[in-house]
Amino acid sequence: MNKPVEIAAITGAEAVVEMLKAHGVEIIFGLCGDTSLPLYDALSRSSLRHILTRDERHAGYMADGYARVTGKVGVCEGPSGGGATYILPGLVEANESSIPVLAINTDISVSSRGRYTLTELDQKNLFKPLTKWNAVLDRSVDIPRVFRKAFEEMTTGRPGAAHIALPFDVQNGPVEKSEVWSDPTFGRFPSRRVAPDSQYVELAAKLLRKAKNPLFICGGGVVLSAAEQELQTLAEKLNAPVASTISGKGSIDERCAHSVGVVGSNGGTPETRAIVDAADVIMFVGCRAGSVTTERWRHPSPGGAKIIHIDVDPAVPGVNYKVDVPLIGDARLCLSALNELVSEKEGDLSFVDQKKREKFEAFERLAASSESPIKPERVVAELQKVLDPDSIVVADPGTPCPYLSAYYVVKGSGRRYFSNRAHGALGYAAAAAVGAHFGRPSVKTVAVMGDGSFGMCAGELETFARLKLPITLLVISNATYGWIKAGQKSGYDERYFSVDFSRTDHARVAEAFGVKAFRVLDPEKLSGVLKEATAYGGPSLSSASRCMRRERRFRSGLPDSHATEQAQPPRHGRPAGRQSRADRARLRRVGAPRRCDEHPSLGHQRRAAAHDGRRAPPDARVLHARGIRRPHLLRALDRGDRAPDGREGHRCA
Ligand SMILES: Cc1ncc(C[n+]2csc(CCOP(=O)(O)OP(=O)(O)O)c2C)c(N)n1
Ligand SMILES: [Mg+2]
Repeated sequence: MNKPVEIAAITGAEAVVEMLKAHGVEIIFGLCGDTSLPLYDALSRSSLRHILTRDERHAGYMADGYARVTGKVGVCEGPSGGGATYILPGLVEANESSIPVLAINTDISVSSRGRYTLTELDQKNLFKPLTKWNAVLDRSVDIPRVFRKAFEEMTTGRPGAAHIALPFDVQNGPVEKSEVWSDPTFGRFPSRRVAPDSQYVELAAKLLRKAKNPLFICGGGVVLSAAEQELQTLAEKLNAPVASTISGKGSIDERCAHSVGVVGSNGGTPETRAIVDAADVIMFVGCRAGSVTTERWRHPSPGGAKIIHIDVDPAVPGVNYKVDVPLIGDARLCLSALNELVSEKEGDLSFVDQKKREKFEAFERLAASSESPIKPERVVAELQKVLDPDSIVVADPGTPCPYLSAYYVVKGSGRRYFSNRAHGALGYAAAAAVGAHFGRPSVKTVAVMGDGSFGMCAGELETFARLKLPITLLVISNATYGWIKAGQKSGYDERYFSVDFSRTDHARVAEAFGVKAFRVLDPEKLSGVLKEATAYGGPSLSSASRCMRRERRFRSGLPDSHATEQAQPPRHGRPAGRQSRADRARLRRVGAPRRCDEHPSLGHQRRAAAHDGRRAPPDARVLHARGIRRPHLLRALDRGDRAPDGREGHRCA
């Protein structure tokens, strides 16, 4: 009699756990749900550490922070429906920032599809455009193959995020044990390094040898590829200055003579811009030359310096600048290939040195100020003093990112400072700091946020307290979405509209969650408070208040072009909201009609003209098609003259 064939099978959920372990995963961040019950049961019996979060968005950010500091894939999970839509922001940021994060969302059973099942959602199409790779499983037997593919996709070429939807019945289905295997090298990035074409290396080396004032602008690719040593060697050989983007901070020790610091519109200063403008050959390294780094593609000016562009993604070079030499490959391999061909060369760093001194002299003056409200420069300077070089600082958008990027000096290379620069969503830093802490538990991690960001991450304070995380949170409090308010100040004549919110006592909120809290209003007390907070063994929060005339304090020390990375609001644009009190008073004094009477909308003008039987101005689409912008037209209409491009305006009265 034949013996029955015994198939050593495990459940789909167990296979998922085994596949994660097989790729070197040790920790997973997530939040439970009905569709996740089999997965949670398998996790409970495994050696994987699960960090329960209070929001799937934060689970995504934690996985992202973890991946950034470890070089390993970060993993997060959540349930179907809301769990999938809430995890999405974390995944999108990671993907656009080239950070390998795997999100697993459990899902309704395959057999329940299309039957108005609670939480049913087309996860395939939801995640497809926003991840590097995604899949919805239909059969448990596919689990090992799909997970192998996800890890390979995340860590090869340009790293990115992946998403897998795991239906309830797939978690309970069988998987043959022998199918559970992996290539563990796909658990780290870059898992496969691509070498550049030697012909292009030769051309790049030739250009660098001839350059009088070469400059390297490093993006996140240098740190992702762990190319810091090769970069340093090349910079020293050529005596070339090395600038970075915000994500590229850590490419080089910012104390060294070659380091320029951050350039661009969210951390660059007039001095760093001058260094960019002085270069005759610019080499972008692992950098997309996007709007922030290049101040909307003005610095470097197109057609000015010769451009060498190193990137692992062949689609990147040539998008924003005419590139003289594209070098496609892993940053470390490209730089070491250049090192082979370039020999020691004389170079003059005195201009860089002078500009850096000017930048920091201006900073130090403001940082030394004892004025209240506390100046952001003072916050940066005090934080710099209390943290040791190994610490990790995570900055949220708003005030923290530009000020820290500009003036917080990264001492040493590698990931010690980061921010979410792909989408810049508020409320990233606290959760990303949790991931960073689990990735590098032996160093101090600090998250710096505005009060707008605090509002978007406050629920996660419970996680900090429950896990007793020795992370310091610093909230810069001004009761406003200050960065946007500053845009209204500089671009809309202080017509502030819907940017202020009421003051929150962040310290008391933190205390209610069980987090040790400090409140500091006096600049002289900031240093002591930061020392105490960062030395504390558990979670701590310091709320530094900037309370008076806050709108005047923004962007001091930063040029106007720092205002936003989006187009600056046109100065003559249609008013965005209420007139400022001063404007209103001025208008009252001169007996002017209300603004809306003075500048009726185009629609209003068209309706009024039709009513009065007059010739109506063309509608906005026609004007746009002719290249006439609405504000221009309005002024032309007011004056009855020509539009700025010479086309005739229409009188409306
Ligand atoms: C999720 C999200 N919504 C809106 C924005 C647009 N935004 C950029 S900066 C900013 C204001 C930040 O306010 P806050 O965190 O209080 O920092 P502050 O500028 O006051 O220092 C806003 C609303 C954003 N970046 N993210
Ligand atoms: Mg604020």
